[in-house]
Amino acid sequence: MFHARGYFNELGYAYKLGATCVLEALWALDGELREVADKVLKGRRLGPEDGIALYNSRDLLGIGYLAGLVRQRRHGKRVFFAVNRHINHTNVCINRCRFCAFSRTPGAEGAYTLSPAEIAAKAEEAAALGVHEVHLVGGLNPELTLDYFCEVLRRVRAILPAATIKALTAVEIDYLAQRHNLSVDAVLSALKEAGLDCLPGGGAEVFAPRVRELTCPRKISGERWLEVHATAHRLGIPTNATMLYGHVETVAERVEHLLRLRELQDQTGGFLTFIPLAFHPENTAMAKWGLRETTGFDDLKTLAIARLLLDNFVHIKAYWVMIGPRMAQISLGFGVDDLEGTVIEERITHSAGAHTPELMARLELVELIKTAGYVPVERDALYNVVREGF
Ligand code: V47
Ligand code: SF4
Repeated sequence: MFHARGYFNELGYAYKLGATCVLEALWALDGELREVADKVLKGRRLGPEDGIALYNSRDLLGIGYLAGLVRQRRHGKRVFFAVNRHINHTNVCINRCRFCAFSRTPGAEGAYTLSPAEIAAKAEEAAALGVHEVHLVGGLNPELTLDYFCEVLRRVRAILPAATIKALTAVEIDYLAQRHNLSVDAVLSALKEAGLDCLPGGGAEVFAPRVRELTCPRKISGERWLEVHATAHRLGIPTNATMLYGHVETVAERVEHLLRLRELQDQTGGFLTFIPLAFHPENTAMAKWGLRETTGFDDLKTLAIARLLLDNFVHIKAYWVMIGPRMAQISLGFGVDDLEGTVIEERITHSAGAHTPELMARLELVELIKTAGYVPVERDALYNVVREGF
């Protein structure tokens, strides 16, 4: 049942907003969302049926309003961003996922692999720009060994001693473990020793085996992805999480994916942020299935629902490279508190037809945040504050 009066005792934020405003917003909610609103305002955990109700609702503003309340409770007006640099060390990949336009088979035209010296040169450029986060990911290239990655990490660490290094997805970690007949624990420990700070969230896609079979049949299972992240958390290596949405997955599969992440977060507390990734079909094997780019409606709803379902995630990040800087700015009012950074060079989404820029200057990000009425906070990959007050 929906009892508006009780909220004003339970939710300090309601007072700040002014009672009339909260009441008006809640009465305007889609009828089916009132029970969800009741739970959100009382700080109660949402279940799978709530996630499905949220996805099935067209009340985008109502959902955004609730996600905004939760965001406000946690972060007030602060919005986190990083001055970062993406480096994609190789596009050679034996997995060849059907949604990926970036990868090439070994020896194919356009295949590339950067040497540790070439990566070091990119790190030097990043140092000149004041980068505090390096994001290094690539394909599963049979020629690249654990030694290669340790050397790369050591060189980047030496060039950027104050930066944090977010490198290698769970898929790449699993591949290295198999290639060297080592445990995931041993691979992660060696990489940590060489300078790894945290893992990015890529490779999660959608955990449901049905979706993986259709879209990335050679990729590790969702269970294995969760296992690698659990091991990283146990070793004191925090990680990010993602969900690639807008292709063949159902609403129930999206909700299940989010709840699996929430379950692991309950156990380890090792996830830093969640980033929904909007599918870009161009140049992919899935383009001929008639799939289109995601809509702004779905992008905002997915970010807001993530904020509501993932009640134990501190940060929800909008990836402007995939949804565009304008939509990323609007998402700040829909539960998002974290924006992907300056990026500088991006190959994965741009290979799949993204029309967004490849980089954004620190000043542009700051302006984007400030003009929406929020307070920019520059962070590193571990969410240490680098600078506040722009
Ligand atoms: O794992 C591949 C996805 C991921 C396409 O952790 C595609 O901070 C859309 O994980 N359309 C890589 N997505 C990107 C990623 C990421 C990005 C930014 C920040 C962080 C973080 C992580 O991109 C892949 C895959 O899930 N992807 N192809 C495509 N056509
Ligand atoms: Fe390889 Fe990653 Fe592309 Fe899949 S998404 S083909 S694992 S690079």
